[in-house]
Amino acid sequence: CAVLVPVLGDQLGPRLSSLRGRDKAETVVLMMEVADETTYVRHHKRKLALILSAMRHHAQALREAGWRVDYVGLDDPENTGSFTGEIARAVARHTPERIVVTEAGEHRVQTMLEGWEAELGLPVDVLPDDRFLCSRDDFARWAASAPELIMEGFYRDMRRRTGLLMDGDEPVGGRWNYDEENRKPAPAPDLFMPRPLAFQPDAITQEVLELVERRFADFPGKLDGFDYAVTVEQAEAQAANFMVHMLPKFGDYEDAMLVGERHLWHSILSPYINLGLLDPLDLCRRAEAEYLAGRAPLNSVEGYVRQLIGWREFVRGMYWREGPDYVRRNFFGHTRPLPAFYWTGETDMRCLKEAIGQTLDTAHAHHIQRLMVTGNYALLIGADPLDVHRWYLEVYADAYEWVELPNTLGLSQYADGGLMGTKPYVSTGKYIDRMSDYCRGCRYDVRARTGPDACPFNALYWDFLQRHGRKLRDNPRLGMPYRHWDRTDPLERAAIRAAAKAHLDALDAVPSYAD
Ligand code: FAD
Ligand code: DLZ
Ligand code: SF4
Repeated sequence: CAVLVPVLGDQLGPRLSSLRGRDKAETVVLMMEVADETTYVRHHKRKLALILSAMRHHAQALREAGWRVDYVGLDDPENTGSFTGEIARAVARHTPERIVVTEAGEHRVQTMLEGWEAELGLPVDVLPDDRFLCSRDDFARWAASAPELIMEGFYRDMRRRTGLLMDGDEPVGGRWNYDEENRKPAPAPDLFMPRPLAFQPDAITQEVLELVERRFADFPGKLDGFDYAVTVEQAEAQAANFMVHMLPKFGDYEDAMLVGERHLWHSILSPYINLGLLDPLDLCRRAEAEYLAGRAPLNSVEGYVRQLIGWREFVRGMYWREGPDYVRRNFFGHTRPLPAFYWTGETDMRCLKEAIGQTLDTAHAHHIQRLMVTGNYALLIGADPLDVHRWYLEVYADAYEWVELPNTLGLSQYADGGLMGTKPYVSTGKYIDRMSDYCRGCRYDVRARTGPDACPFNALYWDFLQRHGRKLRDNPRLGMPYRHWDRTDPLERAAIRAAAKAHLDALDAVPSYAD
């Protein structure tokens, strides 16, 4: 063939720069299931099943559209286990004149594909991934001219660029951001809560489920009840369900958490967007149309659009800007291994049990569970940010380094010293109690700071602020808690710090996952 086009596992879907406008008769599309990618962390079994099944369905869709697809399965006895090894074998099979590939999502793979030209001795064109709205070059230009590298400024520029929710040069409704209206506590659960669609595994998915169970039996998570969408059509159906049933209340309850309610009014579309099955700009336009038709309020639609054209594009821009060393940042010098219960859910802290249990069952948790429950606790106990990063990369179906790392290491663990967020996202149990019904069924008392029944988040929070006083006291957003601590009775302060120490000592006494 004339051109070999490798399509990587998160480059699925109909709009890929490497395939656009290409002559099908002179192209071979190469798709590869490789051990390097399936094992670079111990991915949750559901995440593996989703990616491999979506890849196989995508190969089928490409063939039906008239492409020649060379697909290498994980069980192929000749499989070398790496992208580079498989490209070399495909070059020998198809003798292409050149390779055309869309840039990779993460440094690890991008470095590999930039080496192909020298290694294989034939031209390799690496094209920008224009499934993102802001290219890496555009982000670099924005960052060079922005007064401050903050998401809100970037987001406003993206609104102007896309014209989403704009009234000429002004934001629709007169404000850019309706976040203040999006912090309602969880309502009482009822039978009329919307549900995401569930998709029964077809023959292709069944085969993948068996493969994952056989080859990755000791990886975390469960496969029972696997019901993810694995094709563009199914993902589109899930998106349509969201627009009608969840979007209207998405804003109001964006930060809420409820026992047993895993989805609330969230879209649960991130796994599909990140694989390429859904287009983020198209989703934003559909959400905007719901607002214009009077079916969804502005606080919901603005909140949704901000996550996609603001946060999602911003974290990707920052990931590439900060480079491969970003992963090693550790502002607080934290070294504690992540407790073993992150892989079992066996803890008597109800909030953590719920968030981790749901994660192990479904490979999904929503933003506030990730940020204010599992992330908050990991930061308060001083967990090693690299460990925390690996956990998030393993357990979530939507986790790829470009999006997971800035969210975890930056936003959630503050290990970059404030690049992604202006203050560490830590809280006492009071925040969790306000936003959820977790504390009502917990063996700990969320109001107590000391004593055997005191909620561990309370003492850990105050202890964290004291341990890192030198680094955090001058942060204007933390003035209030430091003033509160300074006014607290010294005996009470000593008791709080002793309670935190007892909790941390107890953690150190049990073997961690790393042991
Ligand atoms: P919704 O609440 O419906 O939000 C709409 C969409 O906005 C999402 O589908 C997602 O595509 C996008 N989005 C929202 N917040 C973010 C964000 N902070 N960064 C990037 N995109 C965002 N998201 C991932 O896609 N992959 C990850 O690996 C990931 N890791 C995270 C780790 C931590 C510690 C935290 C705090 C957040 C992480 N997020 C990650 C962001 C966010 O939690 C998920 O995108 C969201 O929970 C996905 O569920 P949803 O589709 O129902 O989202
Ligand atoms: C995440 C993942 C997994 C688990 N397996 C594969 C695979 O077998 N083949 C493949 O092409 N891609 C896989 N992926 C996604 C890749 O890791 C992804 O394409 C890169 O992260 C892009 O940078
Ligand atoms: Fe979590 Fe504390 Fe509430 Fe228990 S009391 S659920 S540990 S915040």
